[in-house]
Amino acid sequence: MFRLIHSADWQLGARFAQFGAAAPRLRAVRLETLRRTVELARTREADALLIAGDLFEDNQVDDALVAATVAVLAAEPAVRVYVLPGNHDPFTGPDCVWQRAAWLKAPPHVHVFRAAGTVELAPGVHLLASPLHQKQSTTDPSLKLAELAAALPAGTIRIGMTHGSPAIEARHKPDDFPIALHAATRAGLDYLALGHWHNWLADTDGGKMVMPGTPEPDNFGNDASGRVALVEFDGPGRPARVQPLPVATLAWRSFDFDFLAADAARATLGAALAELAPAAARTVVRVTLAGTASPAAAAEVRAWLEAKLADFAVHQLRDETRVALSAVELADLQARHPILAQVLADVDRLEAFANGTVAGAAEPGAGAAPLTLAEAQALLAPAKVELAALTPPVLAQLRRTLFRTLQEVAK
Ligand SMILES: [Mn+2]
Repeated sequence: MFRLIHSADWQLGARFAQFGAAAPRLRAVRLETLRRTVELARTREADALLIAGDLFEDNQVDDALVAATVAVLAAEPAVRVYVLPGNHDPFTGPDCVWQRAAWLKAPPHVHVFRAAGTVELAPGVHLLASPLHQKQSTTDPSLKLAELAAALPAGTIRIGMTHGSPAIEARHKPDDFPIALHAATRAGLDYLALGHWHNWLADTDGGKMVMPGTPEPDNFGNDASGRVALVEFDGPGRPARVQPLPVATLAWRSFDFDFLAADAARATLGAALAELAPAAARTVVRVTLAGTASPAAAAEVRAWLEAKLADFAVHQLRDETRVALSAVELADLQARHPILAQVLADVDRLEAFANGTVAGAAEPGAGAAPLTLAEAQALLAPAKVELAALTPPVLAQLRRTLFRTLQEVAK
């Protein structure tokens, strides 16, 4: 029996800039997970570890990360490692990441496919690889595998490796390395190790084409990521046994808090966060505040959440609430900042017009009369804004910007 571990899309060096001070932790975790996966390959007695593209986020990652990565991959001499350049880290020649000193000095058990080629992994077991040389292409990179397979003797196990998009209707772009849905069968392969998409996908071409997804989640909602594939081969033409192995260090969870039903949201979210608390140190959590809230109500919920989220490995609080002023606040605003109050009232009326609702209906005292089409156009014409451009997100952003200005003015 021949056994391997198939992984892809490590994206080492991904910046996670939107996480600010937590970004270095998210970057470091990916290398930790790679280190544990190399160990796992040894303890599971895998004969090889495949990395089917996008080991790196791009060809510009720094030398220290490259050196650390090569050291991690080389750490277990019994685990042979086969690395394929993907679309994030294509082999483009002398300036690409694969020509850095650390790679040129890598030990022989860590192999990079700088060109398409075949390696005999064991007697009668061949690995055929088709690396990428550019960031985009409409050519199916698995076509090279069919060429390579044609040169092999019959009766051997053939394992292909490449990187691109299974050509599933409406799920891929034509210039994103489309791979035929029968690519493994077409090339006479027993198994086709793919990389590119970040969720597990193992039902293509009768289960012969497998996309393991990113081993360390890198976004919210990628619920089928965090795995590598353990693959066992009994002989040529016999179906490989494929098993997902969870390896992720961190889980990513996303929640909403809607002020439309604030009490229910507080109860539901409080319970969900309490349930996650034992795993907080291994969880990235995001909460999005939505709906309409007064600045005071939004601030109170933010404070409540900040306390609950403090123990999580990484947490992110997104405030997408739109501001609602109480009648008292509005009266105060009108008295002290009549121009801003007028602008805010105009935004209310425009929004109501765009939504087909009546401005101020829920707010006694807000008092803005519904706009007519002529009034809406009169408001927008001097700014050369089309009514159709006033989508809800644009209006929400406008209100937030206005309100921040107002808070500055009020200080
Ligand atoms: Mn990719």
